[in-house]
Amino acid sequence: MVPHKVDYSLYLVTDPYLVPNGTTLEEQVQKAIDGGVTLVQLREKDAETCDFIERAKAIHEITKKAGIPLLINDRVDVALAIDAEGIHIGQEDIDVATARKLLGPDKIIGMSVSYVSEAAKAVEDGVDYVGIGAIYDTATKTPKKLPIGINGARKVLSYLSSVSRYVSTVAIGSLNLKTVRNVVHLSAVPGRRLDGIAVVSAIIAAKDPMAVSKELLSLVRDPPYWMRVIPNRDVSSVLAEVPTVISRVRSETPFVHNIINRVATNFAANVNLSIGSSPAMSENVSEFDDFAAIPNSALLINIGFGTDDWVEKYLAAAGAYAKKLRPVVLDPVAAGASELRKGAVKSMLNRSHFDIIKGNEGEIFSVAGEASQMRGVDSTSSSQLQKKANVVEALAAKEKTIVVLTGKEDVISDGMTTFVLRNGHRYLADITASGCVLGSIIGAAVAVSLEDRFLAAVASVLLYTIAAERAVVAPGVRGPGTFIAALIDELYLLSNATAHGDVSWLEAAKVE
Ligand code: 3NM
Ligand code: MG
Repeated sequence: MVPHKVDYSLYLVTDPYLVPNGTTLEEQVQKAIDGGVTLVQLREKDAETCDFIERAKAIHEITKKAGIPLLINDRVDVALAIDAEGIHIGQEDIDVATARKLLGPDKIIGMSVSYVSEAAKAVEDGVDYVGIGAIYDTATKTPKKLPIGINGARKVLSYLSSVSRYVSTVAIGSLNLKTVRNVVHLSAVPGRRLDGIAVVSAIIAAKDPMAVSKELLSLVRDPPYWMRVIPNRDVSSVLAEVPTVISRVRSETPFVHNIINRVATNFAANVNLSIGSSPAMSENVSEFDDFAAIPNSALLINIGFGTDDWVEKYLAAAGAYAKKLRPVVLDPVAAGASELRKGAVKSMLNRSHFDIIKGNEGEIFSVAGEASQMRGVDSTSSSQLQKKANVVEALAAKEKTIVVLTGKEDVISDGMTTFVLRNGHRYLADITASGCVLGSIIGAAVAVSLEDRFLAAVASVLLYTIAAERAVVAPGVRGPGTFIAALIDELYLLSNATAHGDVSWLEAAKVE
């Protein structure tokens, strides 16, 4: 078979019913191509054969002039009639071998798949590309299967990276200006990413298909900041930058929007203030966009208190910040403790990106899909350090995030570099919400250090755990209660000292 040089980056699939009043499908397709669409599929589920062919001829004139391929949905006869560049078939349509026999070796054949098993069959049958979906629920087509999410796309990509023949991939199903960036870049596995996205309504129903196409194409092609991982990091060079982050929190007063449980609210707000950041505690969806638009903003989502609509609320908040390219920290409190929480976190990771994920061993293991000893919200430390480091590093690489696992030893990874930090004190496990408020500190730090989120995480954990060590021996501290007050004092004192150039406290850092 002759390999096709096809650009799958932005694949427009048509639907005659979604064209806005006052325009035509042909006009919409032309404008979409002007905006950068690289491939078109004509999809006419109800047209009479003669009308389908007429329309196919008209669209083919447009695509030929633009020098891009036109594929026909389902109908080999229509493709043959107009000499289209190929076809797209579903699982219930004509089989690939018959289609290939009719179309010949040079035509493009694509197939819809949802699972690895279907992808394996399609590869074996000799398709040129697979359309992976539906990623999310879509109003454009009645779904026969459950949406597969980002993780479903990732599974198919992982499989395809292991087979020798190259088969191109696009994702489909509610891909639009909000969803594309996460789907394309989060689904990437080592050595393999989606070649593009297939879009129906976001373009065909658009008032300005050219502008939308242009924006979609850049979302597919330009990796977001969170895809960049800094290579070859060593402890001393990261430690050297820690004071800069802490000073910048003081000088820039980042805005930290805490969506946090009631137990932690007051403590978190005080901790944010103690280090120079400006906290807000809001769960009102109608103000998320305004907050996300504040310069130096960051969002902390702490799932500690579930309500009925929590996942949708968290995703709305994460989406508002992502749109402004502002960071989102996830604290998956007690993630493994109930099916409800497990499902919530899974759904969030399937639909959104988080810049930093922070949790204790049980929480992080649960998020990573690893068995752990987690019960309730208490920290436990039963696994070997190496196992923890492996889980943290793999999760960070998979989710394109920074993972912070707290405990007696704190483990931090960006998927490439992994540090173990050994500061802190047992009292941190004896008070409530000590983990939650670390999330608020991380929010402040990452707000001023978006270009280096790993450094923000290391700086936060060191500031917090060294403050805890100092609080334990501060005058008047007799137990956990007085410790809380002293901890806030020490955060305040260390942050101020750092801003004034005194970084001697960092000599206590135990990092490897
Ligand atoms: N095929 P929109 S989902 C045509 O899962 C089609 O194979 C799907 O439309 C599949 O971009 C779908 O408007 C519709 O969500 C996608
Ligand atoms: Mg079909």
